[in-house]
Amino acid sequence: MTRATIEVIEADITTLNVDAIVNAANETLLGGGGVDGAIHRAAGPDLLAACRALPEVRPNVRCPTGQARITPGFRLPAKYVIHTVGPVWEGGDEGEAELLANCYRESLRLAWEHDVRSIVFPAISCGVYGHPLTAAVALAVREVRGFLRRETTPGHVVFCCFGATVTAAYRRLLQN
Ligand code: AR6
Repeated sequence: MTRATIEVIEADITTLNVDAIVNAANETLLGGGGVDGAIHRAAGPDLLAACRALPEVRPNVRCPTGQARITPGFRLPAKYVIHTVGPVWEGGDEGEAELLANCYRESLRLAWEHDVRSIVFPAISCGVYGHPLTAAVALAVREVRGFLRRETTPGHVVFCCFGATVTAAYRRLLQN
């Protein structure tokens, strides 16, 4: 029987040939800096058009924090982009941990719903949104492990890291 697997790699997420990459977006879904900017640049203008076409749940909010939306990958090697919005770190008492956990759960749920079996996550909220790295990494690993344990269909989940510090934080927890 094929088992679910988790891997850590240091790479530019836009180069990866997988079923889906996850974008650490903002609530507008209309692009930004960091990994969001890199994904939009690599996917081309059709990605922005697809995001713009998603319904607004409030003025200028297409994806509330902790939720996820899916679009094609367009010029990316990945078939899909799953856009999720991590919380801005405000000290830890504003529900940040639960919101970040929801990003992982909702992205995985949406992925499995679309028969995605290989999915790559960046370190959501660990850039400009300022979430402490060690806590975010522990939470990401816990949520992914929990999901894969509950699911009967196996899959491959990759944590894609930018830089040695982030990579080391994941490797320490996953021993790979
Ligand atoms: N591949 C993999 N990881 C990357 C890449 C890449 N090409 N580029 C950056 N990272 P961030 P956030 C890493 O700031 O904290 C945007 O403007 C980066 O080193 O991209 O969730 C959105 O529009 C860090 O470890 O996302 C939002 O406004 C991680 O990805 C806001 O930033 C996440 O950093 C979201 O902030």
